[in-house]
Amino acid sequence: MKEWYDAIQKAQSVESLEEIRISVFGKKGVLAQEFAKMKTAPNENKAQIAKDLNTHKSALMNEFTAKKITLQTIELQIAMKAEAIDVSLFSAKSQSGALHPVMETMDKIVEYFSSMNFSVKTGGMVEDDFHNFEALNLPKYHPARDMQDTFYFKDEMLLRTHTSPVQIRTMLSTKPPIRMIAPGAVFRRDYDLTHTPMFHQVEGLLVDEKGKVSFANLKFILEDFLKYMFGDIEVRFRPSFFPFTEPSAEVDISCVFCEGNGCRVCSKTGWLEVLGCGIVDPNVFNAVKYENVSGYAFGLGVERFAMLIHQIGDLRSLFEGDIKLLEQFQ
Ligand code: 2U9
Repeated sequence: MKEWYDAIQKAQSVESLEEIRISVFGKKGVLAQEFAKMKTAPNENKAQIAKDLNTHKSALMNEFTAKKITLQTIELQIAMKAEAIDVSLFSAKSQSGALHPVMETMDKIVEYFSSMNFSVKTGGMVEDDFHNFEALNLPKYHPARDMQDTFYFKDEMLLRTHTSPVQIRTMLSTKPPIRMIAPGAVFRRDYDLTHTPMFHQVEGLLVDEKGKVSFANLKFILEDFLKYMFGDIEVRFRPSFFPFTEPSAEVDISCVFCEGNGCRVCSKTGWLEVLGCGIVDPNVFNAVKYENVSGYAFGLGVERFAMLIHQIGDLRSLFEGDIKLLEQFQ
């Protein structure tokens, strides 16, 4: 029997240990053979032989179980070492996408106005004459309706030229007060160095009881917004004209390229125009049947903001999908 204790001790693998188990404990194994020999042994010796064999059987089983655990542990450690992942190894560079700079800028604008409790509303890009023009104090024969400027379908349908129809539809479907922005794509028949036929706007509208909304409110929020977008810049308001606001203003920031000293980008003026705004014209409120209200509105072009923030020289590069340019905004 000693040789079998030695065999168990010397086993090198779980597999060879299993072969030993079969040789010792199997149906035709040594223990079975030893028990079989008992039949021919003298009767008076049988009890002692059986006792000795059973002692060996349980001792061998203990040896076997202990050895199996040892070998399994060793084999597991070897396997784990072999399959371990070296997290410090360099892998092939994987490509990751990124937000287009125009969308990133739009998100930042939306983030600011959301934090100021403005809700975000969107609408369709195909509009009708009433929601895009008429309700915005742009009557028939107004120059902005010119075939030269607008993409028309038949039956007075068109591609919206600004996001303002979203504000008109919001006013038609909800009661004041209103505090909203309308981000989205707009379309104009224009294509040159500084214009593309599709671009993105964010427009804002605030409406409350008559007398509650002032130009000072508008000036405060736009100054705060522009500092959030561009950092430490100067802001100035210039009188202007829009059909849908009265009074109206255009808003400039000190040039982000030359810090106001005058350069090619700001045409040596030190200022860059970034926004239009004003107090909502009463004709607009009449068109949506709002009474005893006052409000302010503003509008901006998102591509222009993205270009100024990222110092991009050519508007058209934002529309080319050029990986070399887009990679820089990861
Ligand atoms: C309603 C009432 C008033 C939105 C406004 C501007 C001034 C403006 C331009 C900025 C650059 C268009 O993208 S751009 O070319 N927009 O200057 N937009 S006030 O006024 C509204 C809108 C809706 C009901």
